[in-house]
Amino acid sequence: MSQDIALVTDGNEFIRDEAKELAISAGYVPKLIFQVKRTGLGRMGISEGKAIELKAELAAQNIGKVLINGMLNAGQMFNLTSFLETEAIDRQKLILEIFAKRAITPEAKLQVRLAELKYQLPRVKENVRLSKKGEQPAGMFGSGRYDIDKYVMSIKEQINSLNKKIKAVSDRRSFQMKERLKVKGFVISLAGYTGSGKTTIFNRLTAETKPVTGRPFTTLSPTIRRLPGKEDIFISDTVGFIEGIPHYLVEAFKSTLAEITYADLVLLVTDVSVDQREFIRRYNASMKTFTEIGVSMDKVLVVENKYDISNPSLSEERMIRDGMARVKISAKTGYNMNVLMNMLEGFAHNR
Ligand SMILES: Nc1nc2c(ncn2[C@@H]2O[C@H](COP(=O)(O)OP(=O)(O)O)[C@@H](O)[C@H]2O)c(=O)[nH]1
Ligand SMILES: [Mg+2]
Repeated sequence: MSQDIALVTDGNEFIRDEAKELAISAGYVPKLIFQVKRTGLGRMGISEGKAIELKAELAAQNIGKVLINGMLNAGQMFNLTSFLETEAIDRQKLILEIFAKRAITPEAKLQVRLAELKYQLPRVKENVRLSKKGEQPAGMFGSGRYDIDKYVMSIKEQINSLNKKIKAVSDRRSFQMKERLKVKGFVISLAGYTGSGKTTIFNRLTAETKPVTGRPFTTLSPTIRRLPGKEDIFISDTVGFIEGIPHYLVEAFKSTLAEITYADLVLLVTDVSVDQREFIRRYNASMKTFTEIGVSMDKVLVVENKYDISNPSLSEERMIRDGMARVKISAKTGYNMNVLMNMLEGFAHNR
């Protein structure tokens, strides 16, 4: 099911790790991490020298797909894939794939489709421009300019019609997530930044348990499981917050994340290995997002994860005195996981 990819990334360790987590969320296995100085420049979006090196690595390791952790324009994408003779996607396409995998509600699915079209439109237009200048064959559109213009028109029409449909579904949001998921019981959702440790916590809490079976369920969401020994408590790993998400993707993100509004308890997983300023910035951004999608604060439990590598600059007074319930854990070492588990059971029984 998972496909090997080569992850081409610029920047530091943090950027690289985040890209790795994102690739994994989308179902890829980053088999090769290929570091470059910059992405997005030149005719291929990476330097000629690097492209040659990459092509050799792809062949040597038998990797059939490339992920560029940056943004390439249509021309660069065309030049790069032609040169590598390998399919390539950029970061925004990757994010779209993650949302498409996670979108459950009709509204989220429409929002993701809309974002996909908005991603496509400027790229198609750029292809038109380049082919008119004769810089690039219009191959993908077949017989020429008339077809291309029709294609652009059709994307615009689809965008209009999706906008209308989205308005209609969000006007009647009577939709019940639990019904859709066929879950009867207490549902806990994990939310937080990519890399904060959601999946590690999910795996630890559900160790030994298999994904919940039953066809409609499994196909809808592979990331929801029963807690071991607890017939009626479910936990779900949700789409993570992503840094620097382009404006046109925000609605798709929010409506995909909105599945947590149907949860009985939301665990906000925070990473205490970052410094004070970064911690507070992410914390406030998370709370803002919760407010925007309609998660009420009384069902949020703040999980301070990575306590084993807690940043010394992060003082105890970081605790913004907002009265939120909190627990310190390390999903890696297992520290306080039993305390967390007891808290979850407590919440479930006092619901
Ligand atoms: N040191 C330490 N690392 C952790 C802890 N929890 C998760 N990690 C690491 O943080 C990275 C991201 O974790 P992951 O669960 O994939 O994050 P997600 O993107 O929120 O699902 C992985 O390399 C984990 O091994 C922890 O408590 N301590
Ligand atoms: Mg994860």
